Amino acid sequence: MKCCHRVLSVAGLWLIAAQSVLAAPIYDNGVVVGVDPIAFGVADFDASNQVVDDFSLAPGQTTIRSFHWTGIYRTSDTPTGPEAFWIRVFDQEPSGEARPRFDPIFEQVIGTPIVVPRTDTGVTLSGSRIFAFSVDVGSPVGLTLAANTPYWLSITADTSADTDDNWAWINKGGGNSRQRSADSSFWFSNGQTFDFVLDDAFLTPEPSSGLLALLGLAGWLVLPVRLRRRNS
Ligand SMILES: [Ca+2]
Ligand SMILES: [Ca+2]
Repeated sequence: MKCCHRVLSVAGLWLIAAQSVLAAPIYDNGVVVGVDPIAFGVADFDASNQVVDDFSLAPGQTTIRSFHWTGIYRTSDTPTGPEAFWIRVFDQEPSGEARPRFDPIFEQVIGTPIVVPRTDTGVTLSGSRIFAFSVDVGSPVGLTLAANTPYWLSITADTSADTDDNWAWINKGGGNSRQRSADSSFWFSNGQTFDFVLDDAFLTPEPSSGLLALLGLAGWLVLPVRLRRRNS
């Protein structure tokens, strides 16, 4: 029994460590669904519209491992999914108005066969359910950017297969977001703040690193027992 209690406590410690890592956003764009007055911005290749909003990371918190955001399907709210999402990070034009460059410095396309988890938040907007989306990025190492540097995040769906809905990203009024109609088009002012959170933890800990942590803790806990036995 002593042995089993020890194993359970080690597993418990590892779970606590994993949960504390998961709750570590390194950037929050400050939109709270269910609290803030919100609206939406269509971000869908099927509707020829992309939107983008800026962020900056603090020193020591520059590796993004998961993205979290919210959106709706309108106007029928009957998503066929899993649709593909294009997650793109742009750096900023060096001069003039603050806006992203034309081409992203990072792009991750997510969709079939990788399903983006879609969770109903219980809040509706214009008759559509607001869904929360989360996905790992840059596995297994994540996406490392420079600190204190302006970047722009764009999340665009492609609901071409869904003829009565287009996907829209949740936002709140006021801000410096931008929009464009196509990859080759100019980013012009959109003036909103889009809902996203950047986290430095993967949604699920990497199995290898989890196992290593477990073995390390097990060794740390077992060692004193062995020493005690040897000395007795
Ligand atoms: Ca902004
Ligand atoms: Ca569509």
